[in-house]
Amino acid sequence: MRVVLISTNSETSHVTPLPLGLNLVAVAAREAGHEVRMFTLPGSGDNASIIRDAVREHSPGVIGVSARNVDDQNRENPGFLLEAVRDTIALCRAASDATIVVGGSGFSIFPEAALRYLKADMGICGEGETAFAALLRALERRDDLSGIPGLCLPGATVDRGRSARAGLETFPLPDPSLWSVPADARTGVWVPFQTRRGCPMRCSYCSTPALEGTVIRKRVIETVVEGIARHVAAGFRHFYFVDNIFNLPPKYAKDLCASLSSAGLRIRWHCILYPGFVDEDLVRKMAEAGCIEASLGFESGCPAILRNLNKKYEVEQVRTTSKLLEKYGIRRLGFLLLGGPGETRESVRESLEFADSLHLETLKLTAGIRIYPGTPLEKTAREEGVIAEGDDLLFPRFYLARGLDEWIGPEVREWMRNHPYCVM
Ligand code: B12
Ligand code: SF4
Repeated sequence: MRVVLISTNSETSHVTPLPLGLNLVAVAAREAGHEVRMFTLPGSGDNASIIRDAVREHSPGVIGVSARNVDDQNRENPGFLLEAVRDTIALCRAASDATIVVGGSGFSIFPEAALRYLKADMGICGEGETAFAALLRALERRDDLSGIPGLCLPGATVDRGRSARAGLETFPLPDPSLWSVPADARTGVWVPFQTRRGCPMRCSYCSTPALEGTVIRKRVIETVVEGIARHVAAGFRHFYFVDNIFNLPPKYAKDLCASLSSAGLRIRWHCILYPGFVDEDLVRKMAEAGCIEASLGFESGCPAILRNLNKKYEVEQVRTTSKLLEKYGIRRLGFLLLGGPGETRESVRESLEFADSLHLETLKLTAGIRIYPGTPLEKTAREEGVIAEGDDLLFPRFYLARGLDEWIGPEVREWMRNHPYCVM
């Protein structure tokens, strides 16, 4: 089967991430014997002619489109990012008779509602490697599609229990040659790399357990090092470990760092840390292995709010982790998520003062929490009447504790004026 895979993400908040998920789906489809062409649509430009050219050159039987972001999680001025995906799908439809399949995190959180909105022929909810290859085989043979894990068809309810969540041991590695990054720009790009999937922490607002499950699945460390080494050979030097929690399980994290160090790859990398489960041995090993920056999503500096968000660390652990990172020269990008259940003016101020006392290199502030289906936050929001009956939450809805609405935006902006290391 001839397949064209298209990444539509042109969102530039933080970075414009390379489409790792699509790369993995492309490699899995290729290994299953299909002819695959993958490309990323530029944010601006004549997408219609890019798609027409790709269709003319490749005559695909299937076009796969990835949807990474639903929205930008900005309560005051929400950007709805699925619109660009819907436009891309319409352009594909106009240019080709191929079956159009959508996938990616921005699809999988709300598969039925997203499929209705996007008007693709079908979607894969959850991980794409196994499911997309199985779908291509079934389409090629005109088999019954009902056994495809996570398949979402118009008008039907997806059986999420059947989304593929296999062990990662046998999954393909991303192929560096699929990144459309010119050779002379490669050292400046942060390549996303994933070593683990799943998160057991169950924070009250988070959609990740629905996407990846609550059991951590790990790649074999030697395979990770091989994958990084292939990228280094292709000219890449900077990596962004996109694992939800780099430091879990702690032994895996330490062993991974030790293996990266002894491979002598001379890379630089960023990772995401959960503020608990960090000790000096880990931070030293991270620094030795090339970690230069870590995201520290501590979200609040108020113990009661941390409990409400179901965080399993204390504020003093955040301080200890932050000091360790500073000691080993690892830049800290802190995150505060303000406005959740129980938040008051006092707790907001407590959090801001706490965050300031850490002397972070950068602090990202978010006021108002995006509500995702199936989360404890959704339940609270429904009980409090924040969400209208029948709202499927595809269009962004935010939780903001009562009484903060008028106050929190101006307060946070004022605070930022005097604290230039903060971003929103
Ligand atoms: C790491 C990460 C980041 C990093 C990215 C770093 C980098 N260089 O890549 C940073 C911190 C920069 C970031 C920023 C943002 N992020 Co982010 N991020 C993540 C995270 C934790 C992992 C993403 C990842 O790489 N996963 C690994 C790959 C392999 O998985 P995948 O892309 O999902 O692909 C698999 C499947 O989806 C599927 N698939 C993918 N494409 C396709 C296509 C087809 C055709 C098929 C069949 C299948 C398929 O198969 C793949 C392999 O199994 C996810 C949460 C999560 N656990 O998914 C959030 C997540 C993707 N981010 C999200 C958001 C919202 C954002 C921001 C908008 C936040 C903000 N307000 O700034 C920005 C936008 C950035 C941008 N410009 O696009 C949301 C997106 C959904 C949504 N709510 O809209 C997520 C899901 C978090 C969440 N729970 O809400 N993010
Ligand atoms: S630790 Fe991160 S990924 Fe895991 S549930 Fe909490 S917010 Fe989600």
